[in-house]
Amino acid sequence: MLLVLATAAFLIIFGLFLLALRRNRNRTVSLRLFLVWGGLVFPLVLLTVATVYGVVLGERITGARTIPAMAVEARAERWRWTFTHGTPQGSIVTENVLHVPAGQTVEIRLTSTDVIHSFWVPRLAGKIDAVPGMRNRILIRADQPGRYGGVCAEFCGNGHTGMIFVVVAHAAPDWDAIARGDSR
Ligand SMILES: [Cu+2]
Repeated sequence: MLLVLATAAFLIIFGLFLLALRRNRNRTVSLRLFLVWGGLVFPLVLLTVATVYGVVLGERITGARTIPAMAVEARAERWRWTFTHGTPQGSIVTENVLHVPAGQTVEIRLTSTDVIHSFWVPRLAGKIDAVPGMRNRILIRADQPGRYGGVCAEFCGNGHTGMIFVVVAHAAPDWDAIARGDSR
């Protein structure tokens, strides 16, 4: 989209440039008109289109309007992940294993206790930093039951390469058992 808009802007400006070269030099253009159309209307229209497009696309990518089925608190520290799953029966806390129901959107709320880490499950979503004192949010969704590898994607010290975790997506019956606390 940016390429399309930039190309359009380039063609219009280059067109005006060519026009200026061919034009009768004795004729003058109103400076006021030039400023209003060239300096206000033209960039305003272009930037409005780009902004609206960016906001709409951003909301779709981040799922800002999606209501997640459940939320998990993810705490990163050197060099492990602690996941606190909120279920109707209470919290389930695990280390380096994130349990989710397959086919449902899960909100991950990230924070860190020491340095900046980054939560990344390449097959499920983009990556997002876990920052001390801040809470970042990402939505993930595994359409099929299975295991999905995750890593810390921000160098955080000697143990960084070992700071891996796995997302286990459970089919509905298994998930119900886990949420009831029957098995981990
Ligand atoms: Cu890390």
